[in-house]
Amino acid sequence: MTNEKQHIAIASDLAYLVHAATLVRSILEHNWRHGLVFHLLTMDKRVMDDNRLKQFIQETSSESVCYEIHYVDEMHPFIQSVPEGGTIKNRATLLRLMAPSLIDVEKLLYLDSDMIVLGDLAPLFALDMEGKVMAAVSDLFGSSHVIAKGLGLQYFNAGTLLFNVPAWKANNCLEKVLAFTLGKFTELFTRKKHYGDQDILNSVFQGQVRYVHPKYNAVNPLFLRRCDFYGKMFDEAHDQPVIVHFAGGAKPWNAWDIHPYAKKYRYYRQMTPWRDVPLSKSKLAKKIALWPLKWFKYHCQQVFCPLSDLVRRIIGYSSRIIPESRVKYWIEQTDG
Ligand SMILES: [Mn+2]
Repeated sequence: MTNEKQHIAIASDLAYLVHAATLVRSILEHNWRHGLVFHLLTMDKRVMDDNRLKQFIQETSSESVCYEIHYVDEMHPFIQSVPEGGTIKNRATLLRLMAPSLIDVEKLLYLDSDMIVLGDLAPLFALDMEGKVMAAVSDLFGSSHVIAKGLGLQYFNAGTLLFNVPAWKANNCLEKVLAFTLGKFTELFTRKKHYGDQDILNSVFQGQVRYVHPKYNAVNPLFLRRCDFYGKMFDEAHDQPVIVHFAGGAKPWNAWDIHPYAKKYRYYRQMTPWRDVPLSKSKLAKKIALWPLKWFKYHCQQVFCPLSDLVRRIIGYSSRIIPESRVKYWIEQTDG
């Protein structure tokens, strides 16, 4: 066991506790050798009285694993500073911006609750922050990089954020975020197809982010649109992801979801007091999953991608589907 404790922050309301607990279960499975402190951030008072959560904490606490619940009132000046509605559908996501101000440690790893961890987090915690305020994974997938272009940003996904807490404080980062939400953000906020607080982070912290390997935030397109990504780093993130992020509409708690790691999610969910809660079979879930089509597409890709890779190699075709200019930010890696 390492001496240094690993501090992990997860934000959740009552409805998302099942996913947060599933995530914690998956972390414990692969990181039990380390001392772990889970910080549960919430604006939902019901979380603190939830019996399942109490049971979960009791079952999983030990000499090396402990929990702290941080309740943030809706009336907090920062929460109040962000306009209601619009691209921020769930205001609990704002808690990630507050985490490094609430939790006084050296390094704090914030994780979205729609994730599972399948490997050792120690190399990520051991990362040299090089004075940067946070570490994150570049988001080059789907529409977000197009949005980023419009903003002139090197966009990152805010699902995995390793905060350098002393640097965060020294640079008055929460104040900077607050100044932004009270000013320029309103204009940004009203545009379509923006990602709420992720846009805040991207706008305020450009140049202060250390980019890390995509295996630490392996998002849905890596698995469901396999052929769009070509290259060693994408292969590594696809074959051995450390943090799987079910980002986007397809979620593993929808009964019809065909994400290759949906089974893993369900496996860890079975290890929580929420095991009796059935998976979602709502019409919406079905619509989002569109499973026959996606299943077919997914399995076609499994055959087609290695084939197209092979053809590329044979004919010496080296241009990548994602242009080199966008790939360069992936080059910085955490552990070789
Ligand atoms: Mn997410």
